[in-house]
Amino acid sequence: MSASKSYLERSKLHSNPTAKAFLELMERKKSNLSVAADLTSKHALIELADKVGPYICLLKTHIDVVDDFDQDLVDQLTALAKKHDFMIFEDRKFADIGNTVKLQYSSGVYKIASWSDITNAHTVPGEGIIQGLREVGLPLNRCLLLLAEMSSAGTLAKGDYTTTTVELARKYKDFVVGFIAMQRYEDRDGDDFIYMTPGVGLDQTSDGLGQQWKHPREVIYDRGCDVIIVGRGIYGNGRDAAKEAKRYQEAGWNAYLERIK
Ligand code: BMP
Repeated sequence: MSASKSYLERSKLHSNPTAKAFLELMERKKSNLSVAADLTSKHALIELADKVGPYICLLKTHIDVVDDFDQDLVDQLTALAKKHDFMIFEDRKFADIGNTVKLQYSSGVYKIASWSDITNAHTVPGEGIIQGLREVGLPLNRCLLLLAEMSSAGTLAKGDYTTTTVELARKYKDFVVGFIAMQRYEDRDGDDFIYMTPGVGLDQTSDGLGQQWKHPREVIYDRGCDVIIVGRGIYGNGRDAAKEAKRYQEAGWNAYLERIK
């Protein structure tokens, strides 16, 4: 069962170089924390990335909410990723046919494939979305997560939809390395997927807009997921982001140590 193995042991099971490097990074940095940096100014985003950088394994962006996006933002974020040793995950949630997502991933204003180590996609369009993204991403050593479930109340991503999504991931294991999910699924034939879970908070349980926050221990220990994704719990309400990131890093890591014990 992959949940009881260390991130380092599991890194050896991955053929995708980014997934391998990511699991090694988590172990080296003792962090399974991803910060969801949903900020609308370039300055604020860079400032947050620099503050939380020492505590995270992954910076999750929504690059299209940044009012003053430019190439310099990308250059600065990639420099911070090097400085603090984290990876970047553009939470693009692609959802179109293969040919369109190829263009959206490689081109346009954001050129996501050129800088984002990891991105993600819905499986609503069917298999072609993975094939399209894979054509662009694989030659650049990028990798993909599929949204198998969501954290929001009333999500339609459940049951057969989730099961079929896992089947699709198994078919493209060289590029699809994990899921956005609320729990770990049963391994089959030596599967090792990376499970990333948003909707995590230590102090609040909902935001009044459908978001549902769970405790890091519930996510990592009880539900067997690998990465906690935390946004407003770290930077919201004037919080001291570095202090909160340290707190979440410790909560996530302790739950992981308890799980693999
Ligand atoms: P917060 O911790 O502030 O609620 O932020 C959660 C982040 O995770 C947001 O960036 C959101 O887009 C993302 N997310 C989510 O909340 N639920 C999902 O099911 C999938 C997501 O990507």
